[in-house]
Amino acid sequence: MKLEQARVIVSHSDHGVALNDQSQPTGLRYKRGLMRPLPGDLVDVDDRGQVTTIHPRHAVFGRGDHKGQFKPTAANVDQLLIVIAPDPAPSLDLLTRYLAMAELKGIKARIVINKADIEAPQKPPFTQLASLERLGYAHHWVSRHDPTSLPPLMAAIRGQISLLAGQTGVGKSSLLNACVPNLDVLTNSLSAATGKGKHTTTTTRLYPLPESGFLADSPGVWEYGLWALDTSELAQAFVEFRPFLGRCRFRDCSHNHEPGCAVTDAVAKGQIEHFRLAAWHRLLKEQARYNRET
Ligand SMILES: Nc1nc2c(ncn2[C@@H]2O[C@H](COP(=O)(O)OP(=O)(O)O)[C@@H](O)[C@H]2O)c(=O)[nH]1
Ligand SMILES: [Mg+2]
Ligand SMILES: [Zn+2]
Repeated sequence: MKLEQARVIVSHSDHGVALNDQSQPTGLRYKRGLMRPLPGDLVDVDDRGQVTTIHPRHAVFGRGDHKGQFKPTAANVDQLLIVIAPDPAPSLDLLTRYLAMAELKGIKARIVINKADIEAPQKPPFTQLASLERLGYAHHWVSRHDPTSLPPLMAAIRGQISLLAGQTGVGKSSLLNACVPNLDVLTNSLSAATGKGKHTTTTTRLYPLPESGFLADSPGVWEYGLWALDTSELAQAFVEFRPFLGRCRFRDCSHNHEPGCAVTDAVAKGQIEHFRLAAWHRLLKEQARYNRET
């Protein structure tokens, strides 16, 4: 039987759609018992559209459910595009959670400040962008009213699987439209292939970029939650803490008021910024919510 390799772009419980090497959409069916592929998965498909193999994943994007369990939503995501805007006002915690998720799952993160045509207030997170850049989180100012703002972002996402994340209203759908040519045509053909209405925004979909790579829109989120993590696991999410971890006097140090804490020492010496320690404490506090229920 002839097998073909294809990239899953949308996936439901027992069927989905993938693009083959020639970028042709193929309908997929999942054999019972075989793990359901995620958007972003590379799969082998037989000539009847049955998925026979899911190739190993290098990264998985997902979120915590209300019980604090990790729920995967997309595979092989290379980078997260965290979209913020002057309006609606950004949530610092949401930004911190997305950055943490990216670190924990080995996904690169970029910050996209949309609606650059509106003046951003001189307050966090806008005043922290340079600090975040030093930590490895590059940022891009974009606006649909400034066509020259898009090409640098397009260059940064070419050839990769990128996922748009951010609050409702920041302009994720507008960005997707600007980056993906013929988005409407594509959306219609996908709906025809899956038999779902075109306004289903509850599942993550991958859209092919003009040259190579994919851009995914995630369903609108009001809240994005992490999942249950040990204190030491969560600390790994703060990339600049890593050199100091394991050097505190207490093994289960929460990097708060404990004596001999290497992390708070580093903050005092200016090696770690205060706002990141504050972010750490807020995320750690949130974890109590999960620990109570498990
Ligand atoms: N001023 C301005 N408004 C924008 C820009 N991009 C999107 N918007 C507006 O922001 C609102 C939300 O956009 P949408 O793409 O639906 O956001 P989403 O909820 O993140 O998908 C809409 O009213 C858009 O017209 C921009 O670059 N500048
Ligand atoms: Mg949207
Ligand atoms: Zn400590």
